[in-house]
Amino acid sequence: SVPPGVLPLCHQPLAWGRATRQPPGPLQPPGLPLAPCRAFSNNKILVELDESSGVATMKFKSPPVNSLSLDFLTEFCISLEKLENDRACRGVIFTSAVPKIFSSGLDITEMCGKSMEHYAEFWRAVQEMWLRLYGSNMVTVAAVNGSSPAGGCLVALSCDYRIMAENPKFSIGLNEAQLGIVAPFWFKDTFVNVVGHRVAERSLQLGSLHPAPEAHKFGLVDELVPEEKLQEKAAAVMAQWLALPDHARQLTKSMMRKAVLDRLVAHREEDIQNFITFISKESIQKSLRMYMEMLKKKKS
Ligand code: CO8
Repeated sequence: SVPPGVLPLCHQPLAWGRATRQPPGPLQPPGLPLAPCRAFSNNKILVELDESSGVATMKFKSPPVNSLSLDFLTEFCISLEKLENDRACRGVIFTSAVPKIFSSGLDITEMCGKSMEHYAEFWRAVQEMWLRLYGSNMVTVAAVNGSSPAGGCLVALSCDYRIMAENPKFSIGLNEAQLGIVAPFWFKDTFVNVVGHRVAERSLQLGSLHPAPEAHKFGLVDELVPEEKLQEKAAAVMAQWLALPDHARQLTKSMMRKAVLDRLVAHREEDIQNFITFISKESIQKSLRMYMEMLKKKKS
């Protein structure tokens, strides 16, 4: 049985497997032990853990746009929990295997024309993803290698550090207002904690999607680097954060984030009810349908 408030793990359990390693090449002198690396993958996420550095990379691989569907969120939570419980893992880098897109945010089809039960299950999964990520004991770095609207931005905002590819075509922000919906209080809290009240207030009301250079200017992302240097930079930043003792860093992180996390935990059921009431309004359903239409038209 699953304790209340925890996502049921309805998918097949993920088993760690030794990643296949290449035999020693010219740069790997014979006789030296190979760096241990373990990997697991389900449908939408690939996780690789380098045991020598204690760093895992979680790659989103759910084309076309890495939308955060119920299945994606469930896999995300299972993978993160698995890493959290693995003593060999101290940090996670989040990135995308889909070109030009980090994540397009919550899967809008999960919020359109579905039952109340479905909305409740979906929203609980969104909450769970944020509670686990924002409250993670591990060092978390987002290597944002593409556009990252709404829920995609929330994933990045919930990490300890954000590095983005410097391509001005990639944008990031909480654009909910553009869809005729309102970012929940814990999206807002996370945003305020990164960029401050004034910037968050303006950006949220306008539903702004900020091109990477602009996002960097006001601290929504910490660093910009050329796309080909992104993974290397993420690894360097991670090494810097992992140079500190875990215990002191974890307690400090918890001190900074606890109040915001506790607020959702205390109002979790109410937040689910609010979401169901809001999302099932005909006017909101109409806005979402029109938005999906607009996405399709833009394509043709
Ligand atoms: N959900 C579901 N499907 C999506 C989503 C999404 N978030 N985003 C894109 N798609 C679909 C498109 O409809 C399209 O489908 P199809 O191929 O069937 O026509 C396909 O993915 C590819 O999309 P594009 O052709 O637009 O791909 P591009 O590479 O040109 O652009 C973008 C990629 C930039 C990601 C673009 O698709 C985009 O802007 N998407 C919308 C992003 C967005 O606004 N997301 C917000 C989601 S809401 C959210 O995350 C928080 C909600 C909080 C709820 C609060 C309620 C109370």
